[in-house]
Amino acid sequence: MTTPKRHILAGAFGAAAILATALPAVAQQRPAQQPAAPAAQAQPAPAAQPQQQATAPSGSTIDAIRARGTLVCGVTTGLAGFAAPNSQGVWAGFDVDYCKAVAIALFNDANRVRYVPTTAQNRFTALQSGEVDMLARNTTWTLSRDTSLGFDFGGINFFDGQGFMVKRALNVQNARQLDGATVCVQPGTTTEQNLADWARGARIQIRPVVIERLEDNVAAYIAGRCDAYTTDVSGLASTRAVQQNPNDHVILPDVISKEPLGPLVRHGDQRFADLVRWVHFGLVAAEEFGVTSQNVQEMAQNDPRPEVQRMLGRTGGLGQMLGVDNLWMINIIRTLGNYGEMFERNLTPIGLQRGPNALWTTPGGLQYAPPFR
Ligand SMILES: N[C@@H](CCC(=O)N[C@@H](CS)C(=O)NCC(=O)O)C(=O)O
Repeated sequence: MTTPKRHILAGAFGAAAILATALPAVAQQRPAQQPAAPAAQAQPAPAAQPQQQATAPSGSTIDAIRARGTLVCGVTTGLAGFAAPNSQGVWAGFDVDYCKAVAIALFNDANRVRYVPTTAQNRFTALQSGEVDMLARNTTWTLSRDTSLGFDFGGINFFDGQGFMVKRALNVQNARQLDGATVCVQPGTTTEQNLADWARGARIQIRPVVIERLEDNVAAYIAGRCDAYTTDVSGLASTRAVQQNPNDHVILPDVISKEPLGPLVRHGDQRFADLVRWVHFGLVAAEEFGVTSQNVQEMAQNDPRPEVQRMLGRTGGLGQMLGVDNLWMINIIRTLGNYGEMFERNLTPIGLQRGPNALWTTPGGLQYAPPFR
């Protein structure tokens, strides 16, 4: 395999020890508990450049979804833990659960979703053109995406940051030691831009190897065409977890950017944007209130807290204000659980810890929902 041109010095600390401070925290020694399906079983549409402005199909997205009977949700081509077909070919993961949650709010049926695999490059065109109703696809909220690309983000469902993965055998301890290295990266991402910004700021030379498809990127990294692979730390953890020997790969401690990930919709339909946003807040609030898939019915009957009663649709008519059934949150939680349950089911198995994605009531936690009133 190619090695970085310049001399690689061993760091003072082991990567695993330093990694505890990375954002989000990744349990390095923890093997994947549940091997995920291989990436990219479905063929994505050919890459296209996003338009500068979204040409939103006119009319209410909620009405269109209801008339169609299915939510069309743009996901990745396959990223274990977030969105990937399982051994039965059924899409599963944290982002998939967000698609399901919106479908439950609209239809009380988690199966009323059609999943459209998108690459980093063609995801925005898919949303702008109306091919999908929403994206639930590890997409970073940035100013230009929020404005000139014409999208609305429904909150931050995963606080992330960009990192690097290298083969352990390379004995690289930190990202600065990648001076002169080749780095595999996907186009159409914040990742590609951050890599250039970071290298310039750090005054080091990086040779990007830009490959569109995720599976081809990973294959190039594994084959040694790149010394390192860079993406969101969550994506690195996911990719690492499905390798034959996850321990042969190290996620470096450096986090070079903020990557606030969340679901997004087109500009021009605030009602649908509100729904997606409050589905996310509902999941977070449910965790804060201790409402789980196991106790939701019982809490709806007996919990004395007025806000819990409002969230669960017993009083206040909040669901109706969003254009859905007042029992929307009961239906979502009983099927999918709260934010914490979704995290544990999908992301704990790929070695991700809560870190900044813990509730705001926990030290270091940032997940916070506005009031249900
Ligand atoms: N968060 C970054 C990167 C998102 C991204 O697309 N990451 C890649 C690498 S983890 C990915 O998900 N690829 C999946 C695919 O192309 O199917 C962004 O929004 O630009």
